[in-house]
Amino acid sequence: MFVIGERINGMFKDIGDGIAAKDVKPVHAMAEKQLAGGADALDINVGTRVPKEERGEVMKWLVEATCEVTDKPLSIDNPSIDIVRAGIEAADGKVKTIINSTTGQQDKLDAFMKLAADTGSSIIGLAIDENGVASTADAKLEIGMRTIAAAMEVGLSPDEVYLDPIVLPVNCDQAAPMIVLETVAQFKMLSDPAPHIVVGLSNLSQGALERSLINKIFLTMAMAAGLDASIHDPLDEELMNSMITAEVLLNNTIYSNSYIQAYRQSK
Ligand code: THG
Repeated sequence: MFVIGERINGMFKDIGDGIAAKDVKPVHAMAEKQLAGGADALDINVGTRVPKEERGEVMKWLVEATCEVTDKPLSIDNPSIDIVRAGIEAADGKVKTIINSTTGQQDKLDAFMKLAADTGSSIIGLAIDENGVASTADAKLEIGMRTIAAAMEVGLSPDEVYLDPIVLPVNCDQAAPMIVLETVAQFKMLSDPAPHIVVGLSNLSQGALERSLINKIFLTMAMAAGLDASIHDPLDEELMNSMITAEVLLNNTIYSNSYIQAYRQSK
């Protein structure tokens, strides 16, 4: 599993305060803690506290601060192509970048795929289009198909594409998680090589009480369906241990009595 740490996000108090005070210490600390927890990449999200016109500058500052402490890939998380471009430019070729994200409207797909090809970035494509979040497996698949076609159009391999079926809070629509599981399995068959499949896992339990439990159960179910990447909190040790255990049970990593330790040491 490719774990993208979600915690460098202006929505969290420590990072929001760091942004406001232009203090890199909480950003450095959160990058290091997530990597120690087993993150393979870090999501960079300016949050919503900053006014729109300042978000490009803040994205640049967050990316530069993070690059001071890691050479792992960064997922540049914003719906605006200008803000994403500012983040990629700030990375300055020092780290791999993942565009997070494009939606499925044809004009957006074309512009974001060109940016990915021009900058050597990978890209996450959401199952969202002009009609909003696609709510059926068929509608999600149709957007996924067009996303892969747009990637291939600019010479990007499906292997550089992460399809995100969109996970929503289970307390809003209890039927949605099962539809996501169906979609994950079907996304895998869209191309050869297959695209990667990613979710923003924590969305699932927003507003719920048993957050960590809900997240970890769904993560293992989605892994069984073919999920191979997840944006989540790598500081949640039980969640990470569940993920590592699922890797063994799905025969993706070798069992030994100390498999958790072995996995963590390999990171
Ligand atoms: N897909 C993709 N990218 C994404 C998402 C997605 N990026 C953003 C988001 N969804 C994933 N990141 C988070 C980060 C935090 C939370 C959820 C998703 C979260 N935060 C607490 C809350 O809202 O309750 C905030 C707690 C606090 O303020 O301390 O749950 O789906 N491609």
